[in-house]
Amino acid sequence: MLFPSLRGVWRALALPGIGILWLASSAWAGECNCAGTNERDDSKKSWTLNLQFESMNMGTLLQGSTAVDPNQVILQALGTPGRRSFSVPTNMIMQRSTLRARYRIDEENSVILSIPFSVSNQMDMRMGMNPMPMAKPAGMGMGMPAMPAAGPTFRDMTMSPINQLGDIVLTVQSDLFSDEWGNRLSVAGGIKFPTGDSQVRTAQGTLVHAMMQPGTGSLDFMVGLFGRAYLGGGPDGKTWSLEPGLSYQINGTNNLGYRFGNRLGYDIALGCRLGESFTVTTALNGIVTGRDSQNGTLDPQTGKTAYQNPAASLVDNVENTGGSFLYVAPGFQWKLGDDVTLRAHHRIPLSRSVNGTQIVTDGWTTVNLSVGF
Ligand SMILES: [Cu+2]
Repeated sequence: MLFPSLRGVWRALALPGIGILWLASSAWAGECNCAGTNERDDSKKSWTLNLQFESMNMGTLLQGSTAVDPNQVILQALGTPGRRSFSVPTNMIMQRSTLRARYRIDEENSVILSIPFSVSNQMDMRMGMNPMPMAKPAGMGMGMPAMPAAGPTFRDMTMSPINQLGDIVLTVQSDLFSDEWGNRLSVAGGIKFPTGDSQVRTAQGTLVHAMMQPGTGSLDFMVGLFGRAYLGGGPDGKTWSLEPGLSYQINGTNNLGYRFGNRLGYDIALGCRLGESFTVTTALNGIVTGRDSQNGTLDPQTGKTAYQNPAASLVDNVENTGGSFLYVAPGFQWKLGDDVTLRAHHRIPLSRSVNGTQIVTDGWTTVNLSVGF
């Protein structure tokens, strides 16, 4: 225990609610390209198994922080001379199921293995095409009547969905401080391994968008600080609780030269316990991601810069990555037994701002069941 008398200090820090925030639960590509290092289980048992399901629905296209119509984005892009076609995402669903196993080494330290055994990404896209330049029919002179000027045509399509293992994360978590009332402050450090495929290809042999790949293909590192403070209320002083968290993920470059932007997560959750075992929660979740980069590495199979096709696809362009997002997340926590807890929350965007033009999350649901034994 590093700070045996920290309770007062911790409370003084936590009460004004300025706190740093609780580590975002696991998430993935884009604003979501992160791995969960958060482990809030109370169980004092040696082993905790945790099953989590997340679903993100993305349907809004933002230019900066302004919603734009996909057709408008396409027409704008097709206005550039020489462009044949341009496609933008119109809808995307990203789902992930993760099994986490935590082993408690001792009172203060645990090791967590996080296995996203099913990463499922699907995307609908719209493609706009400029009319083909008319070849001059043979034998006709300049006197030919002008063809009516045809505008671009649009076509909707659905990409083949991806459903695969994602990147496994190994995390070590240590309590800097904890007391008998359950207040605590913990640090975590984790390594994300490139176990997920980062080179899924379409039937035509081109790489699927970086944001849709089940893995990043890189070794990524993360650190986090998070805690819980009981603020009082009720006979045991545990009616109100505050859970702040702060996390940072540093991403490596994969062997096709692509690097996802680093990711900062900051959160704070307020809990109000109703009765013995049910807690209503409201959280603010902030995410700031840096722009992705591509060092110019060519995809050996196509000879083109890996994951990039800025002239024809909105998503395949590092200029359209990175941004900042703030969500409010109503939820609950329900203790079904001594060592069994069900948690759920739904994130609703409060503010979103992106680099370039991007499809963003409109709703993000998380359900989580943990069992200690
Ligand atoms: Cu696509």
